[in-house]
Amino acid sequence: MLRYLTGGESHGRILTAVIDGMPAGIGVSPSHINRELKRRQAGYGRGGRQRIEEDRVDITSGVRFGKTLGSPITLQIPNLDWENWKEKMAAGKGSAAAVTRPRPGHADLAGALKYFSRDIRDILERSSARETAARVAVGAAAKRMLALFGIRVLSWVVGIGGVSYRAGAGERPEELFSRAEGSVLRCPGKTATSKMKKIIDLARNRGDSVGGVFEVAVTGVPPGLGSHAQWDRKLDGRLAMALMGIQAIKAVEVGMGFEASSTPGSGVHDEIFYGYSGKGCSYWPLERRFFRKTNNAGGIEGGMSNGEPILLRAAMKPIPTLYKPLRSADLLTKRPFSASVERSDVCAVPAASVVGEAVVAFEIASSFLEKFGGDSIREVRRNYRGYLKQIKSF
Ligand code: EPS
Repeated sequence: MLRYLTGGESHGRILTAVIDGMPAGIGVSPSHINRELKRRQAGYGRGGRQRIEEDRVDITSGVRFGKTLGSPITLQIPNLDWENWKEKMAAGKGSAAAVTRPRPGHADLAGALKYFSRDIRDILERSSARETAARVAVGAAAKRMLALFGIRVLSWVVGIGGVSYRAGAGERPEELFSRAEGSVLRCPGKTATSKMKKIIDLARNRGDSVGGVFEVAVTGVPPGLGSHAQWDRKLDGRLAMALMGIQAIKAVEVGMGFEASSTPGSGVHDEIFYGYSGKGCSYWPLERRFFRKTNNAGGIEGGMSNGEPILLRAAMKPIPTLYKPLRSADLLTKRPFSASVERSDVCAVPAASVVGEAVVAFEIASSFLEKFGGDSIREVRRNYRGYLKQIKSF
């Protein structure tokens, strides 16, 4: 079983992730992980904090001479801002004025009530999206494993603050991804990118924030990950949970998603063909196979991957820390106040899209190992080849 946990507060000393169950023999180095961490830090619309942080991982267990050992992998990312927060975030003696003004849209109020804390900092430090740096580090390791099997996880932004980008018919995930990598907003369209930038500028000037939508695609996935046999083994359910677990994500779609509910069945379901798909596929390269000409299912039917690319979409709400005051009530005095903040992002959708890749990569790696798992990558490869042979002879 592949699993991970993260620990760490936004202004604490360090973020930590422990991955357990990664097979031995996978090439993982700090430079692989740092490249992903840098991608997460980019994006037009971030606030002052990203000028302080320069995320770099320290691998403190589970990797030797550049290869995983099969033992728990510990990844640590120091918070450079910690220097300014030592007193306020000390594990031992320290001091800080209590935060008593809950921000609408944040975990502040629900967390304070639940954990019986009269200092909202006890909650906000952990609910902060800073934690996603640790998840990106975990996803980077998962991507290294998936790459050995020709599986890629790619993302791009399709909406910010109401401006949408619609890909042309038949555009491949790889093309959209490579254009997104060259955009400050991870959006494949140039015109949409500049419109989105304007929306962000407008929001910043108004002291407001904007959300958006990103897509994640997984290519090279064999049929048969996940299972129809039990609710918690369904791949779409697991991927949806992984994406919903990212801070500020309010909705997830698979393939055609909500649109499928208002389209007749004949326009939704992807007809099945057999022959040369011409599209190529890691598990059955350019040979005869079952394939689809459309992919409204987003590569998942009955909770199982069907051999087509997995297509997911996630919606992020606007960041709740606003310069423009929203009404709230003080935890101690119970009196109304209008909150204003000192520092915040205006838009973090491009970063969320990189985080989306990471959590999806982890979930795909996890379901891959459930099916083909072994203690070493050699054993996993052997199991995978055996399955491919079986599918080929079907
Ligand atoms: C965040 C608030 C901001 C963001 C932070 C997430 O931090 P600060 O309060 O220090 O200005 O910059 O995101 C990151 C630090 C990051 O690396 O993504 C929040 O409240 O969620």
